[in-house]
Amino acid sequence: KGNPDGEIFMMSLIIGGTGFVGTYLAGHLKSMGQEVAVTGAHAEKAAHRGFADVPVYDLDILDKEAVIGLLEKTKPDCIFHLAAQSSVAASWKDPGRTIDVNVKGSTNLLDALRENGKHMRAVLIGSGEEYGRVRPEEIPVRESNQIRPGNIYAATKACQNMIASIYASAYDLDIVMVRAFNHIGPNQPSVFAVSDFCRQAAQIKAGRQAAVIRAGNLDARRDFTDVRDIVRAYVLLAERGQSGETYNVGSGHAKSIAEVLQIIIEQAAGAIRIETAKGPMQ
Ligand code: A2R
Repeated sequence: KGNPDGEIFMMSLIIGGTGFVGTYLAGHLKSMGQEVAVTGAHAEKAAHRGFADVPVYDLDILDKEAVIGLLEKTKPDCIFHLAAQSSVAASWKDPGRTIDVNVKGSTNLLDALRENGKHMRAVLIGSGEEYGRVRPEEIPVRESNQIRPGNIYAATKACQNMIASIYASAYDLDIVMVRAFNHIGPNQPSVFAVSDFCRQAAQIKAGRQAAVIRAGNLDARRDFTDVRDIVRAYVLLAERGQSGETYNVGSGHAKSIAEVLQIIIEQAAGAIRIETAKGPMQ
């Protein structure tokens, strides 16, 4: 399996497609002339997100029979699995739910593929967080690097990756796995650091907040990529990725949070002070 020459899929189903990334992925696939359907846990919330000509299905990934039924109904040739509890902060607050959705949920999808989706290609979205704290001699981060998940979210994505690798080889499933590093862009919820800084800068510019941006650990370094580039990479991997393999997706360059914050402050073009509070970087 694998598509070294690239294969164009005609019908894509984006599970968890009503969120931040799925909205861009659906738009990109549509612009390529593809047929697309998306799912959300609360599909009604998606009505305003530009899905006018895309079918939106309600799906709880924890309901295995519903996952099997949806694959039978929509008959996609490619599935992008984005459904997740996607926040590191929320994973500390509710580890059980994060484990359920991210591990049990993706296992339900794998079981559905095993049942009657062996001809479908699936792209499973994991995270650069799986690598945890990277040592200087381990840069650039390769897929073969040791994984050291440092939070619950990262651990669930590492589990998803391990279980999917096992399913791919044990049941001959056509699965490509991705470890995506941080992505940013318009409409990202402000539970994520960069989006939160932009929100605060906009509030300051509009005179609705004192000229102070509150931030967490400024020394943390992360690899940031525009979400629109991230979704292009996902589609390329759907077309060309080797089945059973894991691929990093990111820019290959880390920036400190301090550097990113400086760029935002320059764009806001005002005197803004930074106030730091200790806490994990989201
Ligand atoms: O809650 P909704 O209606 O917005 O649906 C979200 C969906 N989702 C679920 N779908 C089925 N069963 C569940 N129990 C369930 N819980 C959540 O996953 C939404 O459609 C999607 C998550 O969207 P966001 O939180 O905006 O994530 P984002 O930033 O789009 O990330 C996409 C993927 C995730 O796997 C992240 O962990 C990774 O990229 O970075």
